[in-house]
Formats: sequence, structure tokens, C-alpha cells
Amino acid sequence: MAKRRPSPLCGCSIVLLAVTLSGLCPLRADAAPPKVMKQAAKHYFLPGPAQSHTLTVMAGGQAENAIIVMTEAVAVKETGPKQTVAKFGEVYEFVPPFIAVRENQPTELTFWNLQPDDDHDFMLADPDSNVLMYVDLKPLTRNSYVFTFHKPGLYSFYCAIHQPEMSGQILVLPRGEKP
Ligand SMILES: [Cu+2]
Repeated sequence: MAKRRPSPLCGCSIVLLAVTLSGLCPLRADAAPPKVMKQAAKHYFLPGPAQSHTLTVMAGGQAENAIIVMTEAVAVKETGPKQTVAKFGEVYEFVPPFIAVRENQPTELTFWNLQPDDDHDFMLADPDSNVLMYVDLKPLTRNSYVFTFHKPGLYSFYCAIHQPEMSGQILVLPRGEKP
């Protein structure tokens, strides 16, 4: 019985789709570039008047959408795997690491620090790597902020303590565009 050979067009389409998706929806952001890390001030701050044309962040208020972002322990000294921790150090990640929001749509992000004994932080940079805000995420806390992005584009966020792996991206879509 003759076997059906897969259509070469089909394989091509899958590769094209994968390339397109990897460009649009990276599963993991790159490490914070040096320009961003230089701006990792010792103090925490929210966006001020200088950033208000790009992003508004409020500690509370009305939102049209709500997303929970958790800090997940991938490999830690308490639970291992020991060999992984020995090789990589303790490894954490933001879950989800990729978020899509709409321009001018107030979106509440609530950060759950799930670790009982580890601090994390959240540093957000605009598409030109200018840091817009920097806040701490204490162990076993929930921190909510309402974000309103005023400019479409790809923003990056980082935990400055756990670089390079604890990073993510926020894609701000133009208001009328469906993802
Ligand atoms: Cu961290």
C-alpha cells in the first residue's frame, strides 16, 4: 500500500507559521539590555508626568480587563532539582511571560509573589528601553496596578533581581485591532 507523502506546501506553511508566530508571540523575552539595567534605580517609582504620554499607572481604580501575573519557581534550593540549581542557580519566571493589551484600555495587572522567602520586582521598559516604572514584589503578596498604555508597541518587563531568565513582554495593540 502506497504511503501518502506529506505535501511540501504543508511543511512550508508550518515553517512560515512558526516563524510568524515566533516573531509575534515570543514565549520568552530576552534579558534586560545594559541600558535598562543601568536605569534599575535603588528606589521604586511609578510613571510620572514625563511618561504620561506613553503610560499611565494607578495603584487602583476601574479597569476593563484584569490579568494575574504570578512568580513561579522553576528550580530553587528548597525543592531542587539540586543539579539544576547547582548549574543555573535558582531560576524563576513570570507566568504568563507574554501579555497583549489594547491601547488606551485600562488593564489591571495583579502580581502574585508566590514565594514565601524571595523578593521579586517589576521593571517595565518602553520599546526604546526607557524604564517607565519599577516596583518591588514582596514575598507572599499581591500587588495590583491599573495600566493604560497610550502608545502601541512591544514593551518589556523584567525582574531585575533574577536576570536574565525572569523577563516578559507586553504587546500593546492599536485600539481597533483584533489580535
Ligand atoms: Cu525575581
